[in-house]
Formats: sequence, C-alpha cells, structure tokens
Amino acid sequence: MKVGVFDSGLGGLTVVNAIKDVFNGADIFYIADTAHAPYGVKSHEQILQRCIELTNYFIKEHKIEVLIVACNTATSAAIKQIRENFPFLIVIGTEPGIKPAIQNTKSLNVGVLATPATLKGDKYQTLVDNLSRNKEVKLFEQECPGLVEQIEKGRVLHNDTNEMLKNWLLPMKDNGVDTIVLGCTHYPLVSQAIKSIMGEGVNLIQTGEAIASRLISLSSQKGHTNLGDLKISICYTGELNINMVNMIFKEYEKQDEIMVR
Ligand code: DGN
Repeated sequence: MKVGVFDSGLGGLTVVNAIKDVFNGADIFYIADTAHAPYGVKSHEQILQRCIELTNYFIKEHKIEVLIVACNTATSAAIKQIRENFPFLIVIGTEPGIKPAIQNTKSLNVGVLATPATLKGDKYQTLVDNLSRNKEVKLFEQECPGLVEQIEKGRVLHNDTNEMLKNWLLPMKDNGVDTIVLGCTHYPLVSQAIKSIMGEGVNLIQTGEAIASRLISLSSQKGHTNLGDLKISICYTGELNINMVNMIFKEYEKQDEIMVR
C-alpha cells in the first residue's frame, strides 16, 4: 500500500513515528514542505492551494492510495476540499485531541497549544462546540507563534524556546491545568521542555497514535493487510534539519531506509 504523508516540515514525522510502531506493509512517502513553512501564518486559500498541489504530486509520482495530512493547520484549511477533489483516496486528517483530553483531565482544566490558523479555524470551533457540552471543562487555548520555527531549527532545548514556553505555560500551571493538547504535530518534539515547566505528571495529548489506529482500520476495510516491510522515504521542498530527522527516528535508524532528497 502506498501512503503519502505531508506537513510543513518536521512535525508530521512524529505521526510517521507513531505509525512505524504499529503498522507494516506500506511504502510511506513523506514530504516536509519546508519551502512553504510555516503554514500556521498563511491564509486559508494559500494553505488549500498548497495542499492540492502536494496531493496531485503524490498521486502522479507515487500512485498513493492513502493520504495523511499530518498537520492540524492544513487539515483545518483543506481536508474537506481534498476529499471532494480526490474521492478515490483514503484521506486521514489530524485534529487536536480535545476529546481524549476532556476524558483524561481530573482538574477539569485543559490547555490547548496550537498554531494561530488552527485555533482560528471553523473546524476547531466546531470540534470544541460539539465536545465541551458533555463535561464542564475549562479550556485554556494558547496560540504559539514562532514555536514551529524554533523546532525546525532544532532548538528544542534552547533557552529562547524555553522562555516562549514558560510565557504560555506558567499561566496554565497557575490555573491547575493537568492535561495539555498538543494541537500541532511539531509540538511533541518539545514534550520534554513542556514537562520540565509543567511537571512530569502533566498529561500530554498527541494525535500520532490515533492516526496510526485509523490507518490500520481504514486499510483493513479496503482489504490491505498490516504485514510486510515498512519503507519510509523522506522528501523536502526547502531546507531540512537532518539532525532533527535522526533524533526523531533514532530508535529505528538502522532498520529503516530513510531516503532524503
Ligand atoms: N505541524 C503543523 C500543524 O500541526 O499545525 C504546523 C503548521 C505550521 O507550519 N505552522
């Protein structure tokens, strides 16, 4: 089975990493669209246009059957249109894990970190409106401008990144937040820094595992087996921080072929 995955940069590799743990028998083609990063500050139309271009590329060059939009920002802007334009594709999107966060919180105070585009998008608002009716949970929503750029530069443990995170997280900590939704696929890469500010006990909700499960269930419905070899090819459109790629895939480096071009 041929699977295309994309994000504006490194973030979607956290999703690929989760897929690697549970899924076999696929060729995964990953595009880090670093020439157009970050998506989070672009207009809806610009993001949509880029997503359609990338999907066309995957279909033409790699004959993909499954597309994973491994980016909350792009999912919010473009998933509906991608599904309409490419009805023959299985399309899996990414959205902030508000539902598991609401289920997990004990303090009933949940933080949500995401890009400005994700938090302002209709899709996020609909998600929140539908879910928060069930339980009296207070959401602390925080845009994180500049965080994706820091991560792309490999500054995951840098002092500047830590200061940014402290500004956003300390008010959450003061308000008893015990669960934080990582509403951008880049943010799991700063989990360690987040935990050092919030405390080891904070519950961080990321979406990679949920996407991997969805991939297994949708592919089996289409008659694909989760068996065989997993091959991962990583392409990028601008610059890519290879040290970060190696950091993300460190446990698997020797097993998998990582083609970078
Ligand atoms: N990883 C992307 C997301 O999940 O929203 C980051 C988007 C961006 O480029 N800012």
